[in-house]
Amino acid sequence: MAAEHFDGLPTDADVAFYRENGYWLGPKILSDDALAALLEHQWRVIKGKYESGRPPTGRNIEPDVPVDRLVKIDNSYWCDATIARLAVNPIIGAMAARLTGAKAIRLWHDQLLYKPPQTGGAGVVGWHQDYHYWQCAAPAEMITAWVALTDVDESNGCMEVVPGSHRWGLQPEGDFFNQDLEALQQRIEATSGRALETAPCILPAGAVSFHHCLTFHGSRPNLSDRPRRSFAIHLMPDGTRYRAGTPSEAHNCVALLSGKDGDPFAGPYFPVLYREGGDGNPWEVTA
Ligand SMILES: O=C(O)CCC(=O)C(=O)O
Repeated sequence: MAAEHFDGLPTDADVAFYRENGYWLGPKILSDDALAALLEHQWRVIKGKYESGRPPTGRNIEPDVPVDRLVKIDNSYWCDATIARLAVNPIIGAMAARLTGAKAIRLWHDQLLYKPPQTGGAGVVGWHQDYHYWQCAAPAEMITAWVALTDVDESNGCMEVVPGSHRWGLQPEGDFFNQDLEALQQRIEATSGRALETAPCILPAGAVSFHHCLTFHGSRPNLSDRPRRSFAIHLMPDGTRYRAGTPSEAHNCVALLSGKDGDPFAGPYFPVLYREGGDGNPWEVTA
């Protein structure tokens, strides 16, 4: 099936909602079989079983220690073909193209996220704007597809977004790793002069939400007995370029490009998920 023919692509009203609010809750895109495989392969990577023989670019927890906090693994798709198929899923690409208005969408990088049950503060994601970490790329029109592998709601610490905050510009405060959500909120409100009012991204397993790279978001603890499992697929319009000398010079994608100021983030490390009128990418559409 060509991605254009998937019947859950965002409608004009959905695109208008995304442009106004900086996020959109999409439909289920994964079959139960695809979900089961992703759950299994996600766990393998968490436990350090890299079927490709290639490690991810970064992980915050070693494979052989108890999973007692939020697990965050960058470029997990390097390790595993099942995860790679999700990371370059053309339906996700077609959805992102519609939302952003881009003619083609490339992968920036992925992030495996696993929030264990009953993790309290160790399972929190501090309020932040992704572009805070991505200033090495321009324009700031990048978008994240957040794919739920389990049902997610407030009880297991679903992601929360601040509607409309993508129109505030890049703010000085925000920190993915800060676990004191209240103190962080106060600082963001003081420097932005705006109230940080969040909306929960409640999704069934297999569904996907999207958020703009300037939308404030984060998540509270998982207080349930169920893990919260997901992949964030960070995407960019084709033509997104390297901006040298920014505070995010150390981002791992800069080293992958090895380019000079103004070079496009393109080539095999930044695969195309979707191109308007194109043949798509080589991966079969599984939804
Ligand atoms: O999963 C979360 O709670 C936050 C994820 C996130 O920061 C992102 O997808 O950009």
